[in-house]
Amino acid sequence: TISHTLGFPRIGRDRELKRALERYWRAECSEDELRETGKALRASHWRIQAQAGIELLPVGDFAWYDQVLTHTLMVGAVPPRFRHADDGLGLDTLFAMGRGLVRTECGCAGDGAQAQEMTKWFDTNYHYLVPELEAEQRFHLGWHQLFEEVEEAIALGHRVKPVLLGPLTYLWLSKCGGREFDKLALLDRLLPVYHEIFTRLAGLGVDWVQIDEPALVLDLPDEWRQAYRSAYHMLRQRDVKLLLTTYFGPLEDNLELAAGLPVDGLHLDLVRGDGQLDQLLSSAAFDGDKVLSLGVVDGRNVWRCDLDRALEQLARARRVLNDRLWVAPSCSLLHVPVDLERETGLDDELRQWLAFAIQKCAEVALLTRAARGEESDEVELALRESRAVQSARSVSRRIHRAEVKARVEGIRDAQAQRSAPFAQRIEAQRRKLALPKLPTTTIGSFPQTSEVRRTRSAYRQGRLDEADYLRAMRDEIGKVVAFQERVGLDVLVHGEPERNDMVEYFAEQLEGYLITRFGWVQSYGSRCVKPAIIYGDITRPAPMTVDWISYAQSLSKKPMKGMLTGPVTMLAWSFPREDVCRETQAQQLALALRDEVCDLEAAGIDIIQIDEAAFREILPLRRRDWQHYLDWAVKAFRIASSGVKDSTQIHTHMCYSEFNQIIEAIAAMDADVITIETSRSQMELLRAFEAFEYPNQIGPGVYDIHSPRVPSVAEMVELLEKAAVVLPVERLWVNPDCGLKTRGWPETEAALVNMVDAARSVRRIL
Ligand code: THG
Ligand code: ZN
Repeated sequence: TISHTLGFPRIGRDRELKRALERYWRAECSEDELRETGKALRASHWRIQAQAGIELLPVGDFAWYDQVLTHTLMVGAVPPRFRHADDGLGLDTLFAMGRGLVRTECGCAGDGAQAQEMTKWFDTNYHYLVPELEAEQRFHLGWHQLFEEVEEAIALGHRVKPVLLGPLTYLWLSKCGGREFDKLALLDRLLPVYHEIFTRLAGLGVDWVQIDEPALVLDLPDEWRQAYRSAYHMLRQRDVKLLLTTYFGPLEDNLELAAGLPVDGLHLDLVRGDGQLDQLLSSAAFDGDKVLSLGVVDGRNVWRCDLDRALEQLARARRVLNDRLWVAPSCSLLHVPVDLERETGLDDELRQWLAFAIQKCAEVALLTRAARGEESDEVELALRESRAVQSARSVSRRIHRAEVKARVEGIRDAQAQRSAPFAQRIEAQRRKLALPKLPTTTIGSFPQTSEVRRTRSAYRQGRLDEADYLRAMRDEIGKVVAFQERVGLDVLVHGEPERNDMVEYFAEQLEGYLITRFGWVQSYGSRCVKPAIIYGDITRPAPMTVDWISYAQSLSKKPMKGMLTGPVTMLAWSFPREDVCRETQAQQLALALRDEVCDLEAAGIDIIQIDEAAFREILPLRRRDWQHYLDWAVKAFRIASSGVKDSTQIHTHMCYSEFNQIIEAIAAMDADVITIETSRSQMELLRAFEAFEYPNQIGPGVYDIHSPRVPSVAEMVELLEKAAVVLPVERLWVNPDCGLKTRGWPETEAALVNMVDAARSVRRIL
């Protein structure tokens, strides 16, 4: 029985990798300096894990930008636009694929090929770069980072287990450029590269290789299941042992398949799929000398492990497997912050409930010793402490608020329903708002200048007093409102200068939420998020946005849109509780937001936007679970939005445009107006509305805010005309496709002037 991890966060305790990357991209450090930072981080991460008691250490979990991107380079699948005749592949190739930019001496962004598309890694908040393959795709061993890092770790005296993305999951996650073709047809060409990698690793003295196949927890077509059998059969002849890892869910209908693959070990996520342990132990396909690795410590949430519960699972397995049992976190620790010790400001009660990556390694190590039957004082003490924490927590007053539970239980259907149907509401809204046809608006945020950021951080650090802070923010709001009046927008926003992050801002003001100072988790590339932690029943002690929005409204006669983050997105971008279901947490959040919505209305705000940027993101991995999720997610939104009068207009906004499959649920949210990110594929989005008649108003983004390019009036006119073919003009809005906070002022101004022009000229034509 040995302890191992599937991967460790690479960003660094103090986000050292982020800082080094961004310095390098700004041409403020050399490639050698960047490489030194990476090397030091790897060494530190191996040492930390080893010291915590992890016996078999992952190598290959480090990536300069993204582990899927590294894999694309390793198998030689670099798209032609990133290949240059004269020079070989280097770090700059990798960064160009990730960022679409070329590094220039002056540090500014040069021209370059368009970056690879980014999308979410299963149902986590991590984003990977989608491999682009062609029907004629050839593969070859094209990148040697893994071997170098294996040598590096061995030289440091570690026992290592290289980590490799499996061939089927790699193909599953990739897209086929241009023509539709069967990605599986590429498998036979891809497998020889794996053979070559295994041979090289064996040559370095590697014994075990971890091969990640999380696609096995998805609904797989039969051809793919068959391909798993044939691929792993072909990979049979090799000089290393394979540990096939699955995570993020139970294997379910793929369990027998996975159990029977000709590999030397299998890893199961028991946090997400406790039931599959007994199923596997009784499976005849899981034969006599395979190793079973059990993910008993949650790799994607921040709660301290219930050691008794984990130990019970391990004991069940050990009765059948004896020493062929390994102990691990459920998945890579990439998805949790690095070190709880860093959080010196937390109060002691809450701290005891938590474990970040380093603490999780210690939990795995301890469970391994306990599973082996060790009865030392240290093990006994840890078990006793775990029990004490679990039982104290389960009755803590910090968590349980009777009035919140009662309110959730008392939710009646009528509270999740506007008092009149849309057709009637929209008439009341028309009378009240008197907006022109094709009204123009923005999604909510305006450019966050470095001055605004500096002001906020000075206030947080106590270097600026409250009165000065208020004055500075009000100044900024005043500028943003005046700007919108000048440009001629119809529905204004306050611009959100007071907000750092759209979840953290609200989490800070709600009870039941905990904010960390250093709990950063990589989101994509060098970008990180600091998810808030839901630890208890949620309440809203005081209004959160009313003062800011009312101030903004006092500056203009035009309608000011109040901006809130919706319950589903609050939940999706936080670390949730595990002691109550997500549905209940969403309902608690929805009730808190409902109160805010009503307070805004009472303060004279007639348009309120409740953003659900992440609504599509947390759709369950298995189709069978979709409807249940959509039911509670839609209901949570409706609870938040239904406390208002008919004449108050509710907006929502969603990012990412793969809506086709859930368009009916989006209609069921019954927002009066929805604005949608369409940046990359306006036409695809409109197609969804051809197939399904969306009943309410809609603002398909008319330009992509993710690029600094200023769209011309003509192109936006064209898009609006196309949209007007599919959607009735009286239900169309005109807006950018997402918030503007990442943009600069000059391009924002130019783009919005053109957008208002475009709306006006289409109004004239129609
Ligand atoms: N907020 C939260 N979660 C999110 C997003 C968000 N998850 C999904 C999506 N948006 C991820 N997108 C981004 C975009 C930008 C950044 C992070 C995730 C980003 N982060 C800063 C950085 O790393 O430099 C954070 C620094 C800071 O705020 O001080 O730019 O919007 N909760
Ligand atoms: Zn968006």
